[in-house]
Amino acid sequence: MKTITKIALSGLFIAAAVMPSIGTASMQETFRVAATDMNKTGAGDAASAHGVAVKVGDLEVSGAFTKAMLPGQPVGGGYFTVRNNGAADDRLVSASSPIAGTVELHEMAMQGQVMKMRRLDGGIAIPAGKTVELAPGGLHLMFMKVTEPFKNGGKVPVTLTFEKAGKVDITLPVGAAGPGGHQHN
Ligand SMILES: [Cu+2]
Repeated sequence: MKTITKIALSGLFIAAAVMPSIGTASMQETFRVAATDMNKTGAGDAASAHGVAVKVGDLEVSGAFTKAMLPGQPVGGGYFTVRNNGAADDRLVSASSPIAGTVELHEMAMQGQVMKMRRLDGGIAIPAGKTVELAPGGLHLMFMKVTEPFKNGGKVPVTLTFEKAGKVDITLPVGAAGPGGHQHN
């Protein structure tokens, strides 16, 4: 999982597909990854800009961040880590932000040199005793209909809703744009 994330982090996503109309039931986007960039290391020092840990019920949300949006980039990705310290499984069911019309839960995975992304309508499982990481190239929040592009040094407020733990507000510090960011055009 960690290795896949690192590899995908370094991938330069070239928007190869026009984003299908937002709201289609099984949205599938296809992205070509520049193979030449695959072996460079990604933004490993982004941790310094990460937000503080927030607790809600048995869950602990930490390491939240997003990236500045490039000119013309219509959507942004959101990332954080959830630790479930409880004995019961939980699930991230939805997310919202006052500065985005829609926030979806997404998953990316490499298929050869093609990055496939899909919306997770069933949410993201947070199993008991486990840590789930939303990171570039893998699970992520996707901010759509953003009112103003995310700028480096800014903050993006997000409300996460978990099935059992309920709602929690977190803040995603905005880091520099770079490889691994969402360039879904
Ligand atoms: Cu996405």
